[in-house]
Amino acid sequence: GQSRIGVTGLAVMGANLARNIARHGVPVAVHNRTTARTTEFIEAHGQEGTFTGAETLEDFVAVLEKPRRIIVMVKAGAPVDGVIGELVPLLDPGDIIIDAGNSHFADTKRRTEDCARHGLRFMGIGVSGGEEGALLGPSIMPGGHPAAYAEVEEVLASIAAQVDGTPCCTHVGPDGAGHYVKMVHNGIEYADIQLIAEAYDLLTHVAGLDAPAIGSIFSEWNTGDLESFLIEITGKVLVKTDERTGGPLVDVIVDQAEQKGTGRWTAIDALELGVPLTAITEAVFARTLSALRDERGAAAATLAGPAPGRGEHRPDLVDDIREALYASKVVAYAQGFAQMRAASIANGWNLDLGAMATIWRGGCIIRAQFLNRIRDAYAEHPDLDNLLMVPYFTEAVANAQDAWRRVVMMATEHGVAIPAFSSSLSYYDGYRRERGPANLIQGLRDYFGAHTYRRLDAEGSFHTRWAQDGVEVRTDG
Ligand code: NBP
Repeated sequence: GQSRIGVTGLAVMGANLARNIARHGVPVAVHNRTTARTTEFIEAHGQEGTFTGAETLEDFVAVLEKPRRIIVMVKAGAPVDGVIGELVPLLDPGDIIIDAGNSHFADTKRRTEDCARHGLRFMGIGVSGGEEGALLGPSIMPGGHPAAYAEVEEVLASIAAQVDGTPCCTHVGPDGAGHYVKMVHNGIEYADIQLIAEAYDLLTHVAGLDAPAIGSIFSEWNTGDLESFLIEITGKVLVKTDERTGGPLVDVIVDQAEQKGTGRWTAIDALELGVPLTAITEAVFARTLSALRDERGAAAATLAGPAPGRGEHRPDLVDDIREALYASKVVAYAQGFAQMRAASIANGWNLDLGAMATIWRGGCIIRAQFLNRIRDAYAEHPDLDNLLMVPYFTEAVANAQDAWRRVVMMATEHGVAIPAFSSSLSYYDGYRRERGPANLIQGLRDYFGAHTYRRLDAEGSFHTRWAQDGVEVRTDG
């Protein structure tokens, strides 16, 4: 074998990863189920590096150095199992299969165990940055056995984005850990995007600004605390003129958001783990509500409430909205990191959360200056429960909260839906309450289901015979 690594699956992501690897001087074998794609790839990019195109999987594995390192970049789900099933009989013990697609972490865990039964080493790696990232430098979140990672570390670190000389690639943890972290990354991306959309809605319908004006505001915001890839491209999308109408392109795009599932998986796992992940989950629900376009059309004509119009011109609101966006973003990240911490404990992954913030600084969709602050927070407090408790974030939210509350009130008065802004504020207010109203929930549960409650002033579990003699009894011995 003469190729150091192989890539099977030459759609946009696989092709760009293969090109990225080859450009770093590594000989790459390439393969695709449909041979025409391999032929086209070699024709278009063959001269960019040392490629060996293989028509069959047999030929593909034959040209690989041992232990073989095979990146599988096919559609997530059944195709991944299909490709693994075809590879297993062709490989030797110690060979490494690397699934670099957006697989669910539970599938990765199962595949790791299945491959181990055949003496094969399986890795699940998260790759973020879209097409361009895959080609020019993605953020890479590798999960799997450390010994397997050691065999691919050099290649992965070299093709990853680099920030201040540090590659955006680090071993995340065993089995499904890499795909888990990639999933939460995508969930945070959903929240970030939803918060941006809510800010845009308020700037349009309450502050009375048009798309190009809002685009300029986002570009200005990109020079401060909010500096990030998503804020930057928001500025670009909003100022784009439509060739057909001559107006802003964004004004003629249908308001129905699609999704591929990683946000939903993040929210589902939050429910399983018992982590209050409100911002990401609201972002998923906001997309599903946006999809109900026909129902919304009917409801708009039927249901009462202020109709968000083009507000009067209120540039004084712009700063408040920026502060509300920033505070909500802090909450969204605090929740996402709290979820990774809970998953790390539940799965025994021993995740280094500061390292996750570090590898998200470049290459990926949520790349931002802000992540340096999160890295610093975990460097000082590795066992931090919640990012809000670090002085930097405590103060940032303290400074923003008056504006944040004004924005939530204003949106409510104007009938503008802001699920992520308002649920983040509710989370903040709930989290900082020493005593909330769940005492009543427990009272009700005990009334209708004898579910018992604990008392502030005595040890043990108690039940009151609410509807009988009203007497309280201790239920634990
Ligand atoms: P797609 O997800 O569109 O998958 C197309 C590839 O899967 C083609 O190579 C296709 O081969 C192959 N394939 C399928 Br479909 N079924 C197969 C089977 N049963 N056996 C073998 N090969 C099969 O490609 P993509 O957009 O490049 O994404 C690849 C992975 O990367 C996905 O998991 C995706 O979620 C993830 N990802 C994508 C992005 C992005 O920006 N697009 C970003 C980050 C991660 P064929 O040519 O023979 O049909």
